[in-house]
Amino acid sequence: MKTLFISDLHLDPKRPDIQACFDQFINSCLNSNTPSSPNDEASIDSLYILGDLFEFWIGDDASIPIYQNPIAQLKQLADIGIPIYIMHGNRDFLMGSQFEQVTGCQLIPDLYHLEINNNEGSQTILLSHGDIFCSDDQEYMKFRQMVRDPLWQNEFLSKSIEERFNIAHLMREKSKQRGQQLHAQEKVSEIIDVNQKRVEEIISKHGVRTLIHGHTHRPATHEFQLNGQTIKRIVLPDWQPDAKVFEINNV
Ligand code: LP5
Ligand code: MN
Repeated sequence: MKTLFISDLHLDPKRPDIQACFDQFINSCLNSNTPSSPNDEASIDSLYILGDLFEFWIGDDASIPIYQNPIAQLKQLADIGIPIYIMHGNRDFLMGSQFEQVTGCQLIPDLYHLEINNNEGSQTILLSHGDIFCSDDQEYMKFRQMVRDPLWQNEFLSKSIEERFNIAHLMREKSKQRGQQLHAQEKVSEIIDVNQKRVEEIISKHGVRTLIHGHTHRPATHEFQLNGQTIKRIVLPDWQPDAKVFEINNV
């Protein structure tokens, strides 16, 4: 059996190319878990989606109708018995209980402890979207604090769908402009990547040896020493046609 991890798909009705990759992924999951092969090595034990599945999510009422195709596909997987755990990203942190109902997915908190048992024994892995580690990006950190405040969210959700759509669109544009500016100033890796001290602080607090996250779009496996132990930080890729789904074998 294997556990799958994906993130940063940014599914968007205006991007049929990404949807086509998602179609392929869903079909491969459906084929892996046929009733005739319930427990073999290739079959999927569970799927973890570590945030930013959607381009943006402006509340369950407004967004469920926009993303009908991927929602039906997730439900198909859930219905054949693949547990799907999903975490909020910085684009889709307003996914709520209606989303869980229509997809059959279960929302999990950012900084989630996952127990894995395999030939190497049992270990706890820390899962995160990843934006929480980007503490050098102070402008984003302020923005994050504002939009994760339940009062701010309630006020936002009480606006009309059109108004919410316009605000989200404005935020995306501002964010894209800022990304371009930082690229032009060659400050991307300095500001937008994770802060190693912050990573170490959170890993120490959680007492784990492995961290899996997305968000930075810099797929890699980083190894470093911390408190006399080797720590692994696995960064998932954003969704590309050639993106590899990260897998861990478990028993
Ligand atoms: O998303 P990505 O990877 O391109 O960039 C992120 C950071 N940007 C963001 C903003 C999102 O892209 C915008 C989409 C959110 C839609 C959510 C809809 C619901 C909102 C309702 C909230 C209750 O997350 C970017 C980081 C980058 O990752 C790398 O870490 O750098 O951060 C920024 O660009 C910071 C900007 O300064 C954010 C600009 C926001 C503009 C503020 C407008 C306020 C309007 C309020 C109106 C009420
Ligand atoms: Mn993100």
